[in-house]
Amino acid sequence: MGASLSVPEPQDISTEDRFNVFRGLPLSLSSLAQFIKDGHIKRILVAAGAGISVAAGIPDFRTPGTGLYDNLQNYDLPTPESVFTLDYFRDHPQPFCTLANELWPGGFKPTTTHHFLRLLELRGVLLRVFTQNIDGLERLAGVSEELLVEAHGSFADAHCIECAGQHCVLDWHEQIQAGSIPRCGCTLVIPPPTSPPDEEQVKILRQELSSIVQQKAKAWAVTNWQMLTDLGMKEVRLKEKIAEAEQQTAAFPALLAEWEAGPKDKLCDGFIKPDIVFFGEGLPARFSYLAPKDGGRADLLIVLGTSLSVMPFAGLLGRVPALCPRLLINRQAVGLHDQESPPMFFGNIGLRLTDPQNYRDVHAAMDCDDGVRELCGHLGWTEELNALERAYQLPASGSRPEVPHRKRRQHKLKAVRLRFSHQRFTMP
Ligand code: CNA
Repeated sequence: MGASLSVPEPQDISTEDRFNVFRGLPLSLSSLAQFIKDGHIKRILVAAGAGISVAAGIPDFRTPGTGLYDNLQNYDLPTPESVFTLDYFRDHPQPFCTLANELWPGGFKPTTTHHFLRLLELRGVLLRVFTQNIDGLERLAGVSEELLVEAHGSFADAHCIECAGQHCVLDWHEQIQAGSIPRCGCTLVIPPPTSPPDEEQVKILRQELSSIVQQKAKAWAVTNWQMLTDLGMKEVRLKEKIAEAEQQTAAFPALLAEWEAGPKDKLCDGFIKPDIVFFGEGLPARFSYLAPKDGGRADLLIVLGTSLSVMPFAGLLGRVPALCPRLLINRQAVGLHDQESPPMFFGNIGLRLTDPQNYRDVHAAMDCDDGVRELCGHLGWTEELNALERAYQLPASGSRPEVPHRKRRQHKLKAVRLRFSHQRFTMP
């Protein structure tokens, strides 16, 4: 039940089980704090979004007026999402590079909420932080790497969008700052064209085709329509295969000659981007692996500063067991079970904040920092939270805090083998 993206409706859960989630206490921050204090809640799963970094000075996406989407006019984008879209980036890399430079980690301090995440870890109750943010502030606040899932990627590494060659993200940043758009210097091996099927293979295909003609004659004789249909389809496929083989055989000598006369490798020259997940790209394997695993073990889900409008991240709501309480600390109510799309329809995994049948969901409709402060107040952790905040200081001006990244190293021109394709290797 816990790892499922479908949870039972409240009426399908016994009254006693539902009652036991809050043990008759009000659905509130103070009750949740009580359960953490008495050890009833030991494993807290956090799902965080851009709202937790707003107090650090990093705008979120969707807050009207201040969100990045409302402030992207300078880039003249067809849609705000285009800036994080691979096809658009391929033709217009500048908007993303400018934005990435603005969001580059190190220029911002973690917020109270980031320190709270670290405090959960220090208190031994943090199961995992799943964050959509790319600002690296969870790491800077000291949340251990193994307790962190950067679901939408990070600036820790960079790759070419064409050949997937790895590049030093610090070099990428330096070039962006110098006003150029970094391109991939990998050398791609151009393999010879694939040999066409040999004569023996084509002969076998032709024999199969002529045997079909005979089988069809027999099927006609007994008017077996099913057999005639099947044979007809097989005949079409075989004819196509033979035609393709003949075409490949005819074209091969010219292709081979062209390859022999031409260069055997080429500069990739694709654009490089930090490992920020774009729309349409898969999330890191760590997310897919840990979301169901952690979801099934969580005693409490805390959702912080997110509009829950990006899937599959928003699906974390449905990863925790049906009897696991869920706390949303966000300015607005989001992820509701009865909300109409857009942005999406949550159905039975959605939060039931206004549903009279709600037995487990709590909304602290406030800023994240205020919400976590209030929770810490109930927990008696205020002093520890303050101490973490005090202890965090930006280094003296001129140097920024170290952001974890893959070590800068000599990136040799790497030969990458690609499948031969004329279109792909046509130089622009
Ligand atoms: P979003 O869609 O902009 O939603 C943010 C939510 O947080 C909204 O519901 C706001 O009302 C709410 N909010 C804003 N400020 C606060 C605050 N101080 N306290 C409480 N709630 C607040 O952003 P999502 O994270 O939901 O969208 C996912 C995108 C945003 C991911 O792909 C991120 O990569 C991307 N993003 C990341 C950053 C960052 O790394 N800091 C910044 C902007 C966008």
